Amino acid sequence: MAQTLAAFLKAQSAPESLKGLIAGIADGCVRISHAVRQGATADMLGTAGDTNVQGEVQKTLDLAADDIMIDVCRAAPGVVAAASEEQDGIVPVAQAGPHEGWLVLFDPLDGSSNIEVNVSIGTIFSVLPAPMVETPRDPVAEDFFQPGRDQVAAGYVVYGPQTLLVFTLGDGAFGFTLEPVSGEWVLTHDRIAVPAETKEFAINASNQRHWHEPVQRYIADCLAGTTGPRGKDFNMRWVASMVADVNRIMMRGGVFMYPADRKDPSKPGRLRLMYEAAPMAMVMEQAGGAASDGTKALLDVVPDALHQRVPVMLGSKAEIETLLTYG
Ligand code: AFP
Repeated sequence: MAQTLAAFLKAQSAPESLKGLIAGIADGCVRISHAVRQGATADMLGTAGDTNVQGEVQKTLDLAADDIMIDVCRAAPGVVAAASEEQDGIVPVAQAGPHEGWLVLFDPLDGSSNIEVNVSIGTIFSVLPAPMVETPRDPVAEDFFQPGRDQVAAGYVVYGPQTLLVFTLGDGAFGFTLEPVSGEWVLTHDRIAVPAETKEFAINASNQRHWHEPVQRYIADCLAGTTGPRGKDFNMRWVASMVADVNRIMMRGGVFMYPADRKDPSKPGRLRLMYEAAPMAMVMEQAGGAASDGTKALLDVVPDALHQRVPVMLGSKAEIETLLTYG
């Protein structure tokens, strides 16, 4: 009998309130999965008409998923505040005080541009410790400005051919598949290990003319295959859903890159640090992979804004090390 998520969490030594939060997030993602799979049979497609703080048009499903995740945070034990790609500021839930508490960050629906074309999308979440303060006070955005190394949990759910939850509590990365009949999350990927070597890279090649020189050379050498310095042929994938691309790498290795480029020098990359890059970096490192912003480990980047962007290079450890030698 495969282990359920409930049984797995019961066996973990993490704080009970944190385990309850993870269980709540998993339940919330079942609700999001049901909304995603309704597609055009319900009024779940299309746009909601507003734009978020990123300047992106919000899809109906973006807002439905955001509402669900905020409900989860309000109901889960120990949550002090939440932050979302879809919310300009933090969402206070309780006061910080002289007790353990959690700050939850999420991209409720990553890959929104894939919704209407039925390509895998996902939810990404990160959990940071809330400040322990003698005198209870309301949470503030600055409480969230902790490096990814301080996360106590991180993970994602990919709504693909299977609905798969992958997360870590800091002692390995584990995958649970949603069993469609029982509705149970079942352990299907025990202590995931990302192969150190790979022949597969993921990057949006349409940005090639904007890349800085080291990325140009790295990709050119991959494309040269057996005729170039790498001495092996590479394959390329780009789903345009970070969750789907990262999950592929968790399952079979590879490199995912959304580097800084000259397209918009004001943006140091497209992806957001706190609720995309940092949680994925924690999961990747826990599975033996690596994650860098091009100069340092992504988990060591100290944020100073909720929605700040960061260059992302993550995946198979040996390949990331090779990539970083290009400068
Ligand atoms: P959307 O949520 O707007 O579709 O963006 C998805 C994403 O943040 C990330 O999931 C993808 O890896 C990346 O953007 C895709 O970016 P491009 O559209 O430039 O390929």
